[in-house]
Amino acid sequence: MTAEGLNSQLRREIYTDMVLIRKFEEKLIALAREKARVVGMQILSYGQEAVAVGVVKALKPDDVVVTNHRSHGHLLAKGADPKFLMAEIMCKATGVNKGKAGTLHLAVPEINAIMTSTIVGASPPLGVGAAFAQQYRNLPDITVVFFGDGAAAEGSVHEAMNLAALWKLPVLFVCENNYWAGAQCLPEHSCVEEIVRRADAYGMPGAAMDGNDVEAVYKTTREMAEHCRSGKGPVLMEVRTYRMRGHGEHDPCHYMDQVELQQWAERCPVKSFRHRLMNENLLTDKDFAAIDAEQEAVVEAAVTFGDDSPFPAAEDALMDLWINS
Ligand SMILES: Cc1ncc(C[n+]2csc(CCOP(=O)(O)OP(=O)(O)O)c2C)c(N)n1
Ligand SMILES: [Mg+2]
Repeated sequence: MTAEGLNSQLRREIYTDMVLIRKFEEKLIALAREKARVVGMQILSYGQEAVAVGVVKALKPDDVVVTNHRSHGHLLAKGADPKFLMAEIMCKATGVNKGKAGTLHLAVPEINAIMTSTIVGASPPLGVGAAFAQQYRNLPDITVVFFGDGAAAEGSVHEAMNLAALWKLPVLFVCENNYWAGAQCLPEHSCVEEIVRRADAYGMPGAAMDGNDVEAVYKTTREMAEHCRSGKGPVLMEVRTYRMRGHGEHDPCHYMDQVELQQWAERCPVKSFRHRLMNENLLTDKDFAAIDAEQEAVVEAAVTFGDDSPFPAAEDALMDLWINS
């Protein structure tokens, strides 16, 4: 498959970004087991790297991303510096939000990743607001909103989609369907398992694809982003994948079927893309080893940076607050 622009250089970059996200989160799995090393829940996108990288790589730098609680992959793919991201996850003063957001409220406005909302179903209305601003200012940019299959059942998501379609706002709604919403699986929280079918009800195009195939995600996103950018209004993409760990690292996930997990592990997006690149002779074993070592060093440097950084000073606690009086 060669979508427009999906050349060897870009494919290598896509693979490298997926490895970075995988290694970054593998490190967080280890840190979460060490008392007080990282603060708060660690909610990971392990196994969902193809969604983050496939979508974000198909965007332009000025496009806005609004994300949810499972945001590390989205932010790294958008270009967040792993050092400052890791420091924030460790709640250090050098973090992207000066240590006041932690893992669940990350925002990196410099790269147009304006918000991580942990309120399930809140990212779509926030994204509609950002897209309204883009339309109002006649900007050529679009807004991409990530939300989960569980979030798709929230009333706020319905309102956001209806308004976006009505006002023809440049929003790409990306439902990252990982089959789980906390401890509930998809058939337990929705009668209609193909979330993309809802697009028709809002009067917008919809597209569903294999979320473990990074090139399929990239290719569809390119097409759909073009639709949004050309003033034709929003699109709903349903990217089908699987949550490979518990809801967060605190979750022993006794409720998950081990056979099903194993089947999805065999469809690991990083491994399958690696096989494809190897079969097409684009990268060799030596290249893969170099990429692994390079990204491991990036993650190690990020952890050292976080470890060496101070916590925010008590006297700064009330700085950077917005007060509506
Ligand atoms: C309004 C609201 N309700 C409930 C929660 C608790 N909660 C956090 S994540 C989550 C599951 C969300 O599932 P999904 O949208 O599929 O995202 P995923 O975790 O699978 O990425 C729930 C119920 C919350 N944060 N906000
Ligand atoms: Mg889910």
